[in-house]
Amino acid sequence: MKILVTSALPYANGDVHFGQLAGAYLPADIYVKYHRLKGSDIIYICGSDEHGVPITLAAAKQNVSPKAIIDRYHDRIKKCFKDFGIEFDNYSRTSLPLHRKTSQDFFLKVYQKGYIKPQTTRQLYCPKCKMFLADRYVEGTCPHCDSEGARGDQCEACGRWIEPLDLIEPKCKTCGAVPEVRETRHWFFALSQFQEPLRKWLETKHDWKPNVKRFCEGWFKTGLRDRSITRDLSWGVPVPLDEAQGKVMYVWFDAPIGYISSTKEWAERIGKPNRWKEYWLDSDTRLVHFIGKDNIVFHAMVWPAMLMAHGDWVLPTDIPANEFLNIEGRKFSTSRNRAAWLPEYLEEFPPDPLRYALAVNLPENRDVDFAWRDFHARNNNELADVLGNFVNRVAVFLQKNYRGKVPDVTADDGASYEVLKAIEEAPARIGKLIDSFRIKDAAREVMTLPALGNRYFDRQAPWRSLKEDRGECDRTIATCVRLMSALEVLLYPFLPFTSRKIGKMLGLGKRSWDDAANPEVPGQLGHPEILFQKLDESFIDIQVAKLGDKASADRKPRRVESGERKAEGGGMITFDDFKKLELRTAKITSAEMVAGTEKLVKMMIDIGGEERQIVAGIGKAYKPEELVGRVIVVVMNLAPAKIRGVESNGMLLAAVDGDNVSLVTVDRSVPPGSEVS
Ligand code: B3M
Ligand code: ZN
Repeated sequence: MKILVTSALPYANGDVHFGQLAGAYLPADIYVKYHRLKGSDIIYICGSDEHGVPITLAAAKQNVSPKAIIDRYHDRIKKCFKDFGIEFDNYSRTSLPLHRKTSQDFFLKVYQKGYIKPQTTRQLYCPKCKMFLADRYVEGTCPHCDSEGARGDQCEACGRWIEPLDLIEPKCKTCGAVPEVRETRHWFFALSQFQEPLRKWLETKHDWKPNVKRFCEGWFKTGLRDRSITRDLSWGVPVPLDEAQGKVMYVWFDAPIGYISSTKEWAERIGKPNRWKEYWLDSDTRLVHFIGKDNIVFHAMVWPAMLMAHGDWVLPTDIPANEFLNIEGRKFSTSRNRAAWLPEYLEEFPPDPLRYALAVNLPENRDVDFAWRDFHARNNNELADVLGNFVNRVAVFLQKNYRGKVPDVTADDGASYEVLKAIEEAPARIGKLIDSFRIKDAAREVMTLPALGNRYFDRQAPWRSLKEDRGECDRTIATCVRLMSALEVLLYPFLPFTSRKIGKMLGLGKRSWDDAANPEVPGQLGHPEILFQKLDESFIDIQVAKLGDKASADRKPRRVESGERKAEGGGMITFDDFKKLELRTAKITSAEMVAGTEKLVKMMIDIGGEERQIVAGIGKAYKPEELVGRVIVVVMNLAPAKIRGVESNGMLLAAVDGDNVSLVTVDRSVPPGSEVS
């Protein structure tokens, strides 16, 4: 069996951010690295998406050509993935002639089979810009969910596909003018004819993630309509028909074909130009597309329909789409620079702590939050204190007391039984999780091993047995090195750089995933190396301050689904954790809007004699004058933060249901400063 893995082709109009990593790249890379260690016949294909309105808009904004944009970002994106340890077999780009030809051939074949037909259609046209407003050139209110700022191709809020003509109150994105409706001719892909085949095909996908299946079922209910796949633009793959002069393909028609052209490029590069066919033609190939949820409709409906229409190539086997990653409690927004960028991160820090923090908190089943405080804790308390500590204490102990020579004993005594059994079972168990795309659980599972190692080391106290029972000490240390050896392999998909450092100490050479069940132990261990640097507490504020738009008090209201638990993974907190929060009643003594904002209210509060200033994003729900005199509940011991330059010293509590915000108050009179518990 062959496995062909792809990650969504990122638009070459900006840098890579953490949200994209968590959605489509890190989970795919973990999956691929694992399979490479398993010895699977697997290739990992990606490339830059260089056509479409995202590119031309970025070019217009920066007043340069689209080519200048894609050249700049293609290189940056490619380098950044590499530095982060994402190992594609090929990273291509859709501006290549090879891609143009592949897309045109694809188009022609589907056209010849009668699935692409011209239609005269009505389209929005901006009289000021003198152009048809396709896709992201037009914005308005979403006809499905009423959100404002929906683009002409898709609504970010509900994920639904949009026909620009259906937008409510459309406006030209470039100049703000109200567009008029004009006639033009476009070529349509007969998506409606594939509703039944798609439905039947999807019915066979029993093990697909429920979020993906739910999404598709929603689409079937609305019914699939034929889609225009050409555009009146000069940037893109030219439509290969004489009567379609001056038209290019819609970017979502050519982009997925990029998976094929990138595989072709790979085959050429390795000097076996026909090799790509073995993956795309062999019905035994597992084709796996890693994407974020905003791309589900294209990958689970349109692309499979295109492939069915074309007829030659394999259909996707699985589409493990992830939900979104939020940042500091709010949505990522690249346009508002409320995002964390990979190149910026890599300038300062090594890749593995971020790979880890994202992997153990992947948005696999629902949106999750990325918080720098959490990253900090994972780095210090889990990577440094658990994994780093285990490896280091073993290596240092061995160095100091054995001059690095690993005792040659096979420990299968009662004391080490638990550790040896855990090692033996780990590869199969973790592998199974990865194979079923439960990457987050897999990452968490791996990290139980160094924790177990530390417990074992503490319990065995080799520093004591060293003097009292040398045989016992030998067995303990040999078992610990064995665990280290297993960790080198098992950590590799998640933390490749750390795995290599451990590998350097062990010096064992290349091993397979299954070898980790009964791992080799070297005769001599190399010099102990520190695996992780701890981060100072100040790190958190520095990172949070980089967000263009500050978090916490100004955070996006979010509806909590019934039964949903906030702590990812169902993590419970203890009463002691809860006690860390200092909640008090406070009386609002004055309130005013923060100048230049729509939502931020600056308040002075009285907490039983202590005066403080807080800022909260409640200005849409409350007028400042309504707030004065109210007794609210605040978190006293939240680290101070600057929100739009205004200092906030605490956070008020409020119930949120979308825009409906209600302050948490107390229902009997208590003095300000009373403890809330
Ligand atoms: N470039 C959209 C995105 O980056 C698009 C993916 C193409 S995958 C074929 O979200
Ligand atoms: Zn305009």
